[in-house]
This record gives sequence, C-alpha cells and structure tokens, in this order.
Amino acid sequence: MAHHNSRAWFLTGWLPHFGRDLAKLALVGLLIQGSPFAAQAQAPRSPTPAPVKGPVRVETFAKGLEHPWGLAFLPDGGMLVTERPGRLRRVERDGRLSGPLAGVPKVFARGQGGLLDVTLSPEFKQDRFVYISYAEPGEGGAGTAVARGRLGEGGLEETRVIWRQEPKVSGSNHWGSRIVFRPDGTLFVTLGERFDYAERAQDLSVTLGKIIRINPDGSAPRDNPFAGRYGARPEIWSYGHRNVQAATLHPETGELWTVEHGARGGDELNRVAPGKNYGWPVISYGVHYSGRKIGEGTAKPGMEQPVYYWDPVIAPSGMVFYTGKAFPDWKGSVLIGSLNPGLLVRLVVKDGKVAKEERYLGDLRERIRDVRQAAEGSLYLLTDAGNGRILRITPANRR
Ligand SMILES: [Ca+2]
Repeated sequence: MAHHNSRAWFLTGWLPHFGRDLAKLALVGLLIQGSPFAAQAQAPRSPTPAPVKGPVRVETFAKGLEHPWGLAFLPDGGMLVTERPGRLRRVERDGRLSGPLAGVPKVFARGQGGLLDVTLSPEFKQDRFVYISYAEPGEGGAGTAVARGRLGEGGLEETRVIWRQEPKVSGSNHWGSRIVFRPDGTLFVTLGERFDYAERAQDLSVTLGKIIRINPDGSAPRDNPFAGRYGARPEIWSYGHRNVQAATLHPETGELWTVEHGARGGDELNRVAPGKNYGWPVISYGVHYSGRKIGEGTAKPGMEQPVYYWDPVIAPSGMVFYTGKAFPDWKGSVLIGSLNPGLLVRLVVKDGKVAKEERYLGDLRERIRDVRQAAEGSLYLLTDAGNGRILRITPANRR
C-alpha cells in the first residue's frame, strides 16, 4: 500500500493542475487493484461438522508399529510401512510384520523428524525401486532428504540419496514430506519450512517451504517453472508453503492437490499449480499459536488462495482422491487423515470446489497419519501412536 501511495503522490505532485483529477482517478484505481480484499475472494471455511458414525467398518489389520508414517502397496498384495524412528517393514497380506528391512539411511529421529514417506517406482515390477523421504542429519542440523533403493530379499539395496533439502538447519519440526509420482515419471516432494525459518518459504534460492518436482534420479526437469531463472532452485514447483504432509493427484486432471498444516486456524486445501506462491508466511487464515498475528492478512495479489480452510484445524496428514468401488457414494471425494482431533475427513468436490465436508472415526480417538486406497477399494489408515496400527476401512454393510 505504501508503494502505491507514494507512486500516486509522485504523480499528483508533478502533473499540471488540470491533470490532477485524472491522477486522483488513477490513484483510486490503484488502491482498488492493490487492495488485498478487493482483489481476491476469501476462501470458504470448513463448517466444522460433527463426526458421524458413517458407513464404515474398522478393523485392525496390523499393530505394534511405532509411529507409522507412510504406507505403500506392493504388487504381490503386501505392503511397505515406515516407522518414524527409522524402520521400514514389509507387511504380509495377513497383516504380519517383517523385522526391520536393511538399507534405510540414518535418520534424524527427533520431534516430528525421522523416517517419513514411502512410495514405489511406477515401474516397480521392472526396476524394484522404492523411494523414501526422511529427516537427514548433517552439517548445520538436519533437512528433508529423498533416497531410493531396490527392494531385495532383506531390504533396500544400493540405497542412494537422490535429493536433499537445502540448507540444513536446526530444529526438529516441519519436514513435509509426501512423495507423489506423476504419470510423466517425475515426482513431487512436499516440504516444510522447518518451523523457525518461515520467511525462507518465500526465498527461491532455498528449498525450505517448497514443493519440488524432480526426475527419478533427483535432477530437475528442464520444464520446471524456475528452471533457468538466476538465483532460483530449478527443482521448485511451488512456494510459500508451511508444512505439507498430505498430497495426491486429481484422478482426472492430474493436478497436484495438497493439504497443509497452518498455524492456529489456518489449515489449507490447495490446488498446486507450477510457479505459484501459496503465501506463507505473508498471508494466512491462521494466527500464531501464541495468538500473535501472521504476516499481512488473508489475501494479497500474486499469492494464491486455498480452495478451503479449517479453523479450528484438523492437523492434516495423508490424503487420497477416492476412486474405488467399495464406497460408491465416495467416488471423487477427497479423504484426509486428521491427527488432531483425530478423524477421517471426507470432502465432496464439485468443479474444483468443496461442496460438503463429512467426518468419520471420531469415536476412535486416534491420530490418523496416512490414508491409502487399496486396489479393491478398501482404505488403509495409519494411526500415529507409540503402539500404532494399520486400520482397514470397508463398508459397514458388507461382512
Ligand atoms: Ca497458503
């Protein structure tokens, strides 16, 4: 605003008298255009519906997992699951757990850090590659990293770090990090701003507070939005993010959708487009947990609005667009894990907007860390606890 005012003052100052009215009109135009509230509509806020019993049946599929974080289905009907302290396990079709698999790098297992997401290469049947994200210790503190190895008999073989967040910083919070493959073979990795470094989310020379898109070897695709821009990291896809622990592709448009942990009252559903600025910490619907105001308000030109936001927050982690047949009414819905208050959140999406929200599993009182859809349409959820479980969710009317 100060910028626009001084510019207008400059204009009115030197223009001959007859031009001043014209300049005043221009000033009004600038103010309207520059006003954060005139330029953009406010995003819709979650009505915070009460949890319902819902059409779901909940079974414990596996238990005895220490803070499980990410789950990936293997083509043989088994799964891989991460535990945040640094273990990767195989889960058999009957829910039995293997011992810890070999080949997992040393992780920084403090605070929210540790071994985080796991996903398979789209060509897994041929290349056997497994991708993991984790908090990596190193000079300066720690940072999110992505490694891949080939799944063999005893675990990951030839594990290699393919990408590292830079710089490594102190602290143990806000690592992101979901790994999502695109049909073009590149992968998105969602990141956090490492909590004490919020302003770096706006700095394109570092990868704190960003979503990146990389090739399977960790290099940056040449058609990324900042590739070739001086001073910007070529792997950046979008920026201005706080801490993104839920991400998936829209099944029809292929667009990346994410849910981001906000500050108090500011969790956000975003449609993530290349090169865009998602605003943190300049704009936000939340306030700091201390009650202190954040940044400049809720909207600003050049910064994207969320599709939807939650106040009070749901503490989102893990999401899918439901495409299965088991829950016909849920087709096309977004399903999101909530750590706090601990829910499965369903959003009915119409034309890219949220038409309705429903909440399930409120009576479980479990922190939901990840949500995955199995091929036959049932859902598998991870509970974030010292004695965490894999839950299997099927329709209540089918026994
Ligand atoms: Ca935002």
